[in-house]
Amino acid sequence: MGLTLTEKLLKEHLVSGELKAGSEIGIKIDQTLTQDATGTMVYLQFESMGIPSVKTELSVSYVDHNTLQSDYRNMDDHRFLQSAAAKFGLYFSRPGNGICHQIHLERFGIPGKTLLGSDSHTPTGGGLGMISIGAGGLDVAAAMAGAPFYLKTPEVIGVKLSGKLQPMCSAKDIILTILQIESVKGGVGKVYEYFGSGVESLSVPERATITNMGAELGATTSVFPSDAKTKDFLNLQKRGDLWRELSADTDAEYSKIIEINLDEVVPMVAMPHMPDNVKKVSEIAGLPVNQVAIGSCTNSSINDLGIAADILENKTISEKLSLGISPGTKQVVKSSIEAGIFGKLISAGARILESACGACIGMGFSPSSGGVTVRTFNRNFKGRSGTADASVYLVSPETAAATALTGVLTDPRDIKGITKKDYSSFTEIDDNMIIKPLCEKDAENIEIIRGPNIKPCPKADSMADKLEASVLIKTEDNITTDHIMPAGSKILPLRSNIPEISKHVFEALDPEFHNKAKKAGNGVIIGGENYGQGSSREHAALAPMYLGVKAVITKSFARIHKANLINFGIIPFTFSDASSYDKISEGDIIVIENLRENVKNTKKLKAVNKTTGFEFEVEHDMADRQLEVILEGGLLNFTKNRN
Ligand code: MIC
Ligand code: SF4
Repeated sequence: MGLTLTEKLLKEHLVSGELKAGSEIGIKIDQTLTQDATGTMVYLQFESMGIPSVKTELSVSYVDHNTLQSDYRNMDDHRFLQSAAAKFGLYFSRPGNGICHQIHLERFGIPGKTLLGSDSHTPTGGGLGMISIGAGGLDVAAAMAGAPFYLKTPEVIGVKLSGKLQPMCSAKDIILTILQIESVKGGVGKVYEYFGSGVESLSVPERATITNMGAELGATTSVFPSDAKTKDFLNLQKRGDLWRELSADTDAEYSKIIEINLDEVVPMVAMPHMPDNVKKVSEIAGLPVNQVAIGSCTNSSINDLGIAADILENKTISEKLSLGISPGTKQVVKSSIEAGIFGKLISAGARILESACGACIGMGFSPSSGGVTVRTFNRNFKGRSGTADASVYLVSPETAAATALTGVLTDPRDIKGITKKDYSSFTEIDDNMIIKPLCEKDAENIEIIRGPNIKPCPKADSMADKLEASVLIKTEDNITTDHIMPAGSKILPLRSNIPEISKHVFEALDPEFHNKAKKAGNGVIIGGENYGQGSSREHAALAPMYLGVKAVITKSFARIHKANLINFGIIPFTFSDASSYDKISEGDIIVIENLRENVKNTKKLKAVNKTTGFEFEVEHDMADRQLEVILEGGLLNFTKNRN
């Protein structure tokens, strides 16, 4: 039996375990990336490991999230990150250079390599034929220290593409179609591997739009073959020598195959407040809109901006709305100026925002109260835009531009006379905002600069013998890390200060959560299906740990968040019988006797709701290594105890 591309690449990097779906493997990590909102913790953790410099082939520290700088805290973080990069041998991408995933694709990604990033959209690199995985910051710090990355061997789903996209239909519509089929939890424990004749018509940035939003499926990652189109892209980036042909064997076996005929893909839209709440644009066309945003790590390549500019050329956007553009990288800005794209957009009335995450994470350009905003981004969780009661619709650049023109959600196929042009020949190479690593001797003399808002990373105690804790909150299905640890312009500057940021845990669901947790001392969280989906932010585990949360009991977990809970000593249990969920309420006291012994020796444990007397069973599926980590109170203690 032949191998899938995923299996080939995992095999090439296998350090421990066996490639058998569901069993834990360790893989060698060639490259890492961090961004500033997760990065400060990563470098504090790396520093505490006492290793002088990174052991990967390449590690890059990007600044792209916290660039609003409404006071000293963001820039203090940037200075910390720049000095830490110099000290520990990393490349440093300065603020203004653009969004980590897009820059990494353009300047650093290499087919066949592994990339681990402290951002959930790291799978963008799968567009180049990489095994590119998002993880919590502590896992990335460990990878920089030379440790393998551990994961459950994923199931490989084949996505067979045939045909060719029709005019005004785009890569975004392909991934929205897949989200409609698979849902936001359909991809947990899986890799989506693309193959078939339809692949060759898609450029690397189009493939990257698809692999980027594979994160919204909950997938471990997504991957495309490395072929002639990959070579073209690398040649344009003047990195053609790094190309390597990669594909699955012709007799590779996938655990399931999803077939998509690109000829049949039509403009799609994800409606509030989940990326899998997908419909055809034509089904809700005419919806009044008061804001449009084009950009983010999903859709901000030169061709994404190019088609938007061509739709808007010699016209003015509707007076009913405001249009914001956040180009993916500085290279895209320069190339777009060169290609005349920027001129067309500005003439039409677009507001040019910074090359950064910006509006995607509620860092500026928030919609009006009750506003309807149409965005080319990847997440539309409630409140993420910075406006609690806004409605966010996710679409392609074509649909966004057509909507900007008319003021109502518009199927771009209704705008006649536009032919999509390929602007990629305008690619401008410019690395002057990337600072290279220093030689070892110079690095030794670097002092890490710490502002007053940068506080040490707290550690958990080792696991207690008994759990007796009160239920602090009971949540529904599909709770995101944005619910657990919100982002936005007010809270993001606190990412380096866990005591402060912990005051905002679950803020939108229960503004009293922090006080309740403090009062209870020991806490448990009860969740539904797919608890912790979305971003990789380890703060969604770290801050609850700081507030005394000892266990989270759910119907099921999202992959990265579950790993983060273990890394910070919080036990991720699931209900053996999902109906037990109904018999637990906020404020109940949950007891598990002989916790340490039982967690170590059995996968199923007896729990009691002391308040009602209801007995139920919880279980865990932690691998032996994870058990050791959790018993010692998390990965920081585990690593320290072994040094
Ligand atoms: C996101 O898109 O939610 C973020 C902000 O990029 C996060 C990382 C973070 O919270 O810092 C992610 O995707 O992992
Ligand atoms: Fe930045 Fe948004 Fe991409 Fe996250 S999803 S990395 S916030 S652009």
